[in-house]
Amino acid sequence: MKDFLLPVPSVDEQLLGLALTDGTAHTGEQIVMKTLIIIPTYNEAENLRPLLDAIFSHISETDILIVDDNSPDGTGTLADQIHEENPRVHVMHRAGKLGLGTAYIAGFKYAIEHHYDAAFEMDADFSHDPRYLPDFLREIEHADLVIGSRYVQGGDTPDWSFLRRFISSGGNIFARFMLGLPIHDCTAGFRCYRRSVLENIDLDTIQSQGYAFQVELVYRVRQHGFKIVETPIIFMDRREGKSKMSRKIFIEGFLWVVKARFSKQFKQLRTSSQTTMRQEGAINSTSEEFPSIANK
Ligand SMILES: Nc1nc2c(ncn2[C@@H]2O[C@H](COP(=O)(O)OP(=O)(O)OP(=O)(O)O)[C@@H](O)[C@H]2O)c(=O)[nH]1
Ligand SMILES: [Mg+2]
Repeated sequence: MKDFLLPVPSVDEQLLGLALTDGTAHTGEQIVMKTLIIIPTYNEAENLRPLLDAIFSHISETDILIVDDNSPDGTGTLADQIHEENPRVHVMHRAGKLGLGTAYIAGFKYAIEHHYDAAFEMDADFSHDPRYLPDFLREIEHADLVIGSRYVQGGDTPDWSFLRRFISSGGNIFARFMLGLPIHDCTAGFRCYRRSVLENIDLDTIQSQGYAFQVELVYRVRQHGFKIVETPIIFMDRREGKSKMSRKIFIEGFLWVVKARFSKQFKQLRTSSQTTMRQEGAINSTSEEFPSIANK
């Protein structure tokens, strides 16, 4: 019905020309969704240029923001050079290694200030394959947050050892059940948020980093009742360079989930969401409240 009302878009517009769900589509006007892909970098000089080329080969009409923490390998200087060649690539320089969480928060604030309709989280190391970007754009048309999930049908981590798979999927099952999140991959870092979500989740009070940062964001998005959808991705190991993940970040994630589960706020949320679910029970099932591809 919506497609019938809209003018026939070009191929790029088909990818990016997503009607916003505020009813404006019915005026017959084509609304193009303005997207920003936020890429935090620390020593990613070898990956940066090939990654940006790959992104633009899949969605040419997007902007990109590189948030570089004064990488010793010159990633920031390279990003500036790329900006000179392509004004769609923006660069934010920070004084030193301030962490992934704060890099994303700075990027989200930039997305809000510059009125992007949707903002992506994406790693620079090719673990997040740009070929999935069109899938995210399709899903965000009817969701507030799209998560690239390794743990739904069609998702996978083929490069990982049994132990790493066990730790990651176990951590996700733990977070899912402790926090009652109907999401299969809460620690995933390949995501697309609508701006309205970013404006509502109080970015200034987020302090966690690493895995905890990703879980906290999903948790907050759910607290506000936004619609979350998972789309399958095959997650590959980084192409070049070194991982910045540490055991400390893993432990921080685990402790954050335990702390959140036993917080006063969690108990209040639990009671109010149970009441809401009971009220909605006549029309919606619980799984439909936060649908994922796996549940479809
Ligand atoms: N700006 C900024 N970027 C960072 C920082 N730490 C990591 N990154 C970037 O965040 C992304 C993810 O970091 P990785 O080291 O690949 O960590 P990971 O993907 O969670 O873990 P692996 O699976 O081991 O690769 C990459 O693009 C990094 O360059 C940081 O302190 N500041
Ligand atoms: Mg990585």
